[in-house]
Amino acid sequence: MSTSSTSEFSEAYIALGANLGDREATLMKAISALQEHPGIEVLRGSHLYETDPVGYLDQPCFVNMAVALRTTLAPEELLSVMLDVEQRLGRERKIRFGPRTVDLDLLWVAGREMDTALLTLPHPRMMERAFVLIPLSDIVPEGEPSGLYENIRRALGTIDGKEGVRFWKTYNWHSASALSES
Ligand code: PH2
Ligand code: MG
Ligand code: MG
Repeated sequence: MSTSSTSEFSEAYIALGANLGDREATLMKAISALQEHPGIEVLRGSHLYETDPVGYLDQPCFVNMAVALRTTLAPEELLSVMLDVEQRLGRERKIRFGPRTVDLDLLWVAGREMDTALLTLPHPRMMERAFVLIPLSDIVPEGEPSGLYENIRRALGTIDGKEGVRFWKTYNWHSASALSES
């Protein structure tokens, strides 16, 4: 997606998680697949964290991360692209909160609050989950106008489970277009 385009775009944050197979490789494929979509540009990626399972405990540790993107897609269209990426990477839906090859959750879209059968924004549980907030705090800028950064800091001060989120690997996203803009 070119910045000289006149089409409207919005910024969005996505949480990614994987706990089956080659977790890192699958997360990288998911980010590439998002970037390859003509209506999506991945702007920033968090580091990778290894995290104890939450909710359904009898499953392997996850690798979790988050990405910031901008998109010309409406939130429902972005969600459907995300579900398509999950499916192409071999996601099967068996146990709620259970093991998954890859999970992409739409957390937040700038200026959008909604609650439909398909999608709730912001994600209703994002502020309760350390495996979401710790990676997210890598990539949300301090001056984000809606106060998202401060809300994340505040939530991180009170929630449990932070010790279950361990820094695993550094990650630096360089999108092709971000490079060509500089
Ligand atoms: N996702 C879940 C349920 N539990 N636990 C961790 N650590 N990381 C996840 O991404 C995760 C989870 C449901 O999507
Ligand atoms: Mg999830
Ligand atoms: Mg999901």
